[in-house]
Amino acid sequence: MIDVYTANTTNAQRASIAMLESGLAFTTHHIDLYQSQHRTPEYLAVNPNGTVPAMTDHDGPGGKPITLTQSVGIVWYLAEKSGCMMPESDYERVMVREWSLFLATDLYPPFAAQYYLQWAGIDASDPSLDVFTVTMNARYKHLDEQLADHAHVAGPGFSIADVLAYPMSVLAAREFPQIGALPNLRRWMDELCERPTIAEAMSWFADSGPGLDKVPEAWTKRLKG
Ligand SMILES: N[C@@H](CCC(=O)N[C@@H](CS)C(=O)NCC(=O)O)C(=O)O
Repeated sequence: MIDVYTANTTNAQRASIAMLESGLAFTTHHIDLYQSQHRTPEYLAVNPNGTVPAMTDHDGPGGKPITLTQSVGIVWYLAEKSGCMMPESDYERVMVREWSLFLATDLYPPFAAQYYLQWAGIDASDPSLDVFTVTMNARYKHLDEQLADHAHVAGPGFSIADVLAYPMSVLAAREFPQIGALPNLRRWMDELCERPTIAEAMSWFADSGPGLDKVPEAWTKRLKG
């Protein structure tokens, strides 16, 4: 049995989708960030870093329990354990790793930085935002070009890379019109939103955040220091 600790945030949604894709048995625990449930002693005992997602597999490697707290690590672990979300050919598997790293290290940081700065109440005209906007736009353009030639992020088939890219792209397209207007990204999102695992995972806790208009003041104060 696997315990997955998740929420309605992009990193947590990666784990939710992968959990459903894996077909493995699991129990869901909603960690409501807006109620500070990620700061309770019970949750910090699971993930001392105080972030979502987290996952405990009580039948991990060697039959021992294992807890993971990185969305990319969780998705990758569930793929390896279940044999899902991973193409069969060696070439395509290498490309899945390549694009997963692009998403984790090239695309996510400028997206997250810009998003967090807006949460912190930094004025959109502040030049400090430009560096993140320009970088995020360039990275998304690169992803859009990849999707012009490929049905999915890492190649012809659905994979880990799609799971990692989808939730943040939905949010980016919603918050940033220039991202929402990218035609190939839009085509790929329109197709994936019909996938049953994705539709279900994205609906979990849909009545809780995030949203620029719903961020608690305590968070924006913390982000401002
Ligand atoms: N690198 C981590 C990041 C996890 C993360 O920052 N999660 C956010 C929600 S998307 C969170 O829990 N934030 C609460 C906080 O930092 O207090 C991952 O990929 O899972």
